[in-house]
Amino acid sequence: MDKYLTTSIEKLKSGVYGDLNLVLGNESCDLDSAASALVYAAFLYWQHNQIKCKVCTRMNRDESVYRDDIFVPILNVDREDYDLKTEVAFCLRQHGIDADRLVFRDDYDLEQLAEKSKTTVTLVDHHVLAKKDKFMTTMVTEIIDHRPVDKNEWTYKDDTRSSIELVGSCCSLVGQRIRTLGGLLAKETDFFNAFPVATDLLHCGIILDTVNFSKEVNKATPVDEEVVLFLENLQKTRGSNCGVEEQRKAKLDLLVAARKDVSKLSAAQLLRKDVKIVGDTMVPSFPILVEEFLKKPEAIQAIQEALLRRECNMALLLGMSLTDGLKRDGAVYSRNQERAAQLSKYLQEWKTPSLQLTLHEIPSAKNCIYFKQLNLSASRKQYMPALVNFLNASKK
Ligand SMILES: [Mn+2]
Repeated sequence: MDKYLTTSIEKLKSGVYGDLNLVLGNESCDLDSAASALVYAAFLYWQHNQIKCKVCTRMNRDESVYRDDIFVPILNVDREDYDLKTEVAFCLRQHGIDADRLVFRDDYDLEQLAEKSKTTVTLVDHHVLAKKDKFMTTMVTEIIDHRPVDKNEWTYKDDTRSSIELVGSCCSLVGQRIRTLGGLLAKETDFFNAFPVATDLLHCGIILDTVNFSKEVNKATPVDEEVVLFLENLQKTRGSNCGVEEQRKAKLDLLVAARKDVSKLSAAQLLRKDVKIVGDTMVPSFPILVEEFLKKPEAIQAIQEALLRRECNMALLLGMSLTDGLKRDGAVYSRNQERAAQLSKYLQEWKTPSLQLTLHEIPSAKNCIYFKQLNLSASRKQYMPALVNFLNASKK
């Protein structure tokens, strides 16, 4: 993995390459997204090298001017914000991947790079491009995602290959796809044997996103289960055979602890830690309860500044905590209090699924509409269709 990342980045920097193939994770840049992007880009590189006809390239082109295609995973976050992704930085560091081996969203002017050479984009863990990424629409050749399909802004080419399935983790879909494609060229395990780090990165992504197949969280599907067993089988044949259950649990504990470790982050940083933007609404999600976030003295001011910075008018804050059992809560904030109340009412009445929200007052944040969420299996993914519908309805 290290050699692949190093040489890809060197080529990207030098500008000497053929086609540019980007694999773009989503803006939250959580572990699922980062691992999916890194592993799938590495796979595309591996696949390219399996297919490439070495004899033809030697015969037809002079090696000194031969420009090989490159496959670059993009972590969809600015470099300065990488520290906010505490579990990603932790996990990648554990696998020997430091920030200097990674390409972040603001490292290059991607639009300019795309003008210079033929460019393809694979989207992993999302399929609606952010405003600033819209220029990539016609370059998208493949989508791998585990969100409910949103066709509102689906303007991709007809032959865009899409694997969209509601499973627990995008890493599972990436694993599945690599097995299928890899199996066509060689043995389905060959890529993973060539990139052992990829095996564990996907495993980490799946364990964290399904909360180790927790029944309570209810995210895992048979696909997640099947891919995890496949990955564990690979690890087993490499010798680490002691207690699979204990290993899964220990891995989850480490990753959750790393993700939760926001002790060093301010309210402003927390708002930047894991945020999605839909229309004029920002949807940050916290590894602590919103209730706790709102207790921070500068919380409301930080929300106002974040809204301004992102040219948004409304914030939907979502929180979750795993300390003594899973809890979830949320809040809506806008200077336009009437609109905030409308969104909150809309969410309370939302039925697919019902979020089971109960309103409470937080004394330190009276201008926020705060609620506890009793449907514990609903995460931001389930809020998104509700929010999109609300925004579309209020446009009319
Ligand atoms: Mn995901």
